[in-house]
Amino acid sequence: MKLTFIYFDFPFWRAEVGRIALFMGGIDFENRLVKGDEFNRVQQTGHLDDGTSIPFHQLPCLIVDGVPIAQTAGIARFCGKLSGMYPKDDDLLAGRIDQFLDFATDITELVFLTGQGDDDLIKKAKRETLASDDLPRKLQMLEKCIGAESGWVVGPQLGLADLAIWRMMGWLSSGIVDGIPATLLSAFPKTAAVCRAVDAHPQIQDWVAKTYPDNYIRGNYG
Ligand SMILES: N[C@@H](CCC(=O)N[C@@H](CS)C(=O)NCC(=O)O)C(=O)O
Repeated sequence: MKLTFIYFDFPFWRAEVGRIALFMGGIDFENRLVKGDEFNRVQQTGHLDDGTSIPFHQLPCLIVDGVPIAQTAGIARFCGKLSGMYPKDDDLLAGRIDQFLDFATDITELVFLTGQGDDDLIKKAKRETLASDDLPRKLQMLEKCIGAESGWVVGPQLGLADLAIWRMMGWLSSGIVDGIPATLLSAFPKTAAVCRAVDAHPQIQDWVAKTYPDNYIRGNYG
């Protein structure tokens, strides 16, 4: 099976959850990195410059033997099944993992849509309000879900949900998101502990050393 993973040259969770699942499973894939000008054309035409079709004009996209698959969570499930990190015959476990992938999408959209289209000052003010009400309210719900069986989000070992939460929080607690403080995770010790545990995992350290720039945007996990 020939796999080409298409995303930008930065480790945002939408791509990392699928890319790292493939890496951890020892599955070969081409890591195709798209730059801003080519992405502008993708948004307009739905194709990469080499003609590869991108169904919803968005990234990430995974090409499987020439067939494109879009949407972060669908791609993550596909990669997770190949790597053994997502069940093929356990619907309950699958559902428990899915809820966190979709939660990460909800939080990402909540942040991106807050202040979208506003000028910078208004956007920052709206994000600050978000960071003091809706965002912590949602993150408290996540916090309550973690650690019932182990320190991981779902099940006894690092899985897709941990990867999604780790890189999403890496972004949100990095201090680069306007209006969202780098102290965000200080109120959520179990979530911060998941992020530290993912960071410390040997295969993650290997992946980070191989693919992330030295100055990549790391979160503040304590
Ligand atoms: N629902 C999609 C959203 C993907 C998405 O918004 N990707 C961003 C890049 S991180 C993008 O392509 N934005 C441009 C656009 O939506 O036109 C998913 O879950 O993958």
